[in-house]
Amino acid sequence: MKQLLPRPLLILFFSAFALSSGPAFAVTWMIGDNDGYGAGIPDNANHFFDGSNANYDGRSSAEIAATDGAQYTDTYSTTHPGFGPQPGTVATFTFTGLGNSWTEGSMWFDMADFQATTFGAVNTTYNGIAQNWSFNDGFPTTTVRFFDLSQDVIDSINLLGSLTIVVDRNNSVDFYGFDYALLSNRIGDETFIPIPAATWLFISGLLGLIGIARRKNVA
Ligand SMILES: [Ca+2]
Ligand SMILES: [Ca+2]
Ligand SMILES: [Ca+2]
Repeated sequence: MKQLLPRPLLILFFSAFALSSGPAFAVTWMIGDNDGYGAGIPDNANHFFDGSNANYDGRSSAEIAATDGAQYTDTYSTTHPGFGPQPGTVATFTFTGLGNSWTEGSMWFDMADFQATTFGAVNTTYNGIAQNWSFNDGFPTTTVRFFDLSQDVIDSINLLGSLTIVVDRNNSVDFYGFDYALLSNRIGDETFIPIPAATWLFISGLLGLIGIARRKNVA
């Protein structure tokens, strides 16, 4: 018997359902992209750019556009004016359109080069709630760091419908950078990174194209 829909279309429909339907499925929001700080630097590895000399802006035009030019992924050092495109000593990352029915949440920041003990810690808040960001990953290490969002942060998301992360340099002389930030309305773990919606759409589109190519071959 002939299938009603080709398999790739079925997968596409399932993906769309998974993205749009209720609380059983994780939804993710992403600021920036995982392109290795615009320089192809692997996750959880060593970077090769020279932070002391580079006036570092590794953003592609697409990444600048996608982050409104003001959420400074792929810059180094992110809160040191004169060493990148950002004007001030505070970096702000804002996730919007989050709704108000959160019960849990996770966040990942792909970060480079934090050395809090050596150079001073930054002051970081999530929706104004203080967080401990005294990281000592060391130079020149990149780390994809997992955050299980606390209940007060979840409550603030439900109140505001958004999550704003403020990283204030706080007189720290540490140089650091961010590749991307990823938020999920579900709890993951440090080894699991959810596939962003854009990647799902890409995979679905690719499967669709394969399906079209196959149908042409048999025609
Ligand atoms: Ca990365
Ligand atoms: Ca550093
Ligand atoms: Ca990036």
